[in-house]
Amino acid sequence: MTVPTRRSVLRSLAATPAISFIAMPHVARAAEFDLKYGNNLPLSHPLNIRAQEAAERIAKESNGRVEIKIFPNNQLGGDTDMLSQVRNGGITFFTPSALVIATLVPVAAINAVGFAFADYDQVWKAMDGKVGAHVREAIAKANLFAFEKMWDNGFRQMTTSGKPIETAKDMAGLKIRVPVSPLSISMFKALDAAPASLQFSEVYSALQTRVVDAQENPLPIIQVAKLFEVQKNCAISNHIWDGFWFIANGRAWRGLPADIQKIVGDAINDAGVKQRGDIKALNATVQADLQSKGLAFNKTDPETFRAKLREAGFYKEWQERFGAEAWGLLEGAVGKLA
Ligand code: X2X
Repeated sequence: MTVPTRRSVLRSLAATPAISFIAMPHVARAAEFDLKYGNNLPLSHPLNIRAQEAAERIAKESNGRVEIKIFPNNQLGGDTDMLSQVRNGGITFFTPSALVIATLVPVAAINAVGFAFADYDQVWKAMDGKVGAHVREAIAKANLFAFEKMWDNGFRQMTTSGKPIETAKDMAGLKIRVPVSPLSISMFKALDAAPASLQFSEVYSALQTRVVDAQENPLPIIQVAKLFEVQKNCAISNHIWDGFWFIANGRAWRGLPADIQKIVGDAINDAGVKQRGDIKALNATVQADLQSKGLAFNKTDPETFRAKLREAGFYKEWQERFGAEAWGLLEGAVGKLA
């Protein structure tokens, strides 16, 4: 018997009509549930790494019945586009920041109240507890499903292309980009800055062309989006803790059988908790990495910013806008704010 050589195998394959491959039993069959997930972050961010792991786990545990195709880095459009796509069922999943989903579910911005959280212990006590449950109920009323565990974006810091931000006085007239978020606009106007709402996909070029002179984001975002290339200074302000809600189109979610919902829910929640750990680990090294890339850092005194926000009535305004119940849950987790 002659042993087939690579050449002879390729020759025989070339002669084989394509149709036979489709009939061959080992060709993977189409998934029963073909789901799409869009997000606004580069592939290298821990959110995409953990989401990919979750998709692989779900495919395996569902014996191929569920396939989740991931569209990272604004491939499907900006946050506003993906929010409308998940609402109309064009995509199944999306991970909007709380700031962004708040354009549809206002109370979702409650975790972004300026300087509310002192540390991650307070963040997770609130978001894995009553504050998070309250927000998830509000998201459900918008016919969306929010998974239990929020994913971490991080404590937001302020960067500038000009002089560093040392105190609240340095905010006067500062052209700063913020996400498409009413609370962000309100907060930076209360600090006397000149905030401009832009989709994340537009931030790098807006900084590069000096349409804006500043932006604010957690350090891991500044790193993966290479914003250090177009910014000079970073003020450690921790002015907002921001997280991503992993959400699903409500009708699509309810249309999944219970066993599939369990597989998907467990995998996504577990991935979210692991992603929090990734951000925590990253936070231990990211500042040194950004400094090595030329970004200069300075500390700030949060009290100067808090005092300015109080004086401008920011806390009182948002206490009224969120309502007594939500505000009470937040203060129950972090103490008196207004
Ligand atoms: O747009 C931003 O600044 C980002 C990436 O942090 C959010 O998704 C809110």
